[in-house]
Amino acid sequence: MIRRFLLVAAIATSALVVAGQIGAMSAPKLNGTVGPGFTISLKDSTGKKVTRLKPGKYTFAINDKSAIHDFNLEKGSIHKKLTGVRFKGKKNVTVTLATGTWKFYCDPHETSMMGTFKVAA
Ligand SMILES: [Cu+2]
Repeated sequence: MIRRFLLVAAIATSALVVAGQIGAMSAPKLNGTVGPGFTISLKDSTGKKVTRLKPGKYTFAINDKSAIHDFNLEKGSIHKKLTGVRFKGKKNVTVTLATGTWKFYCDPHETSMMGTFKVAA
């Protein structure tokens, strides 16, 4: 009886560990910076410009350094406002990215402050 309980406990523990690892792995962090000048960027944890990602959940760590810029994500009709124009500071937002071409941009200065990346399996 005790042996069976220990076995069940061991399986439950390893399942939790695996779930924890999947949870941590499923939302890699991306660093988005906007301002203080007229610049916007999106980089991965190694500091490389994001150009291509696998579909899934990502945590966008936004550093909005200006009260005249904002940080938006868009793909077709999907629009996610990660920070507002008046907001200045750091904010983490988790977003599920589906396949396609995503655009990140500052709303008031969309034509000059923008970039794109591809999400593909
Ligand atoms: Cu702007």
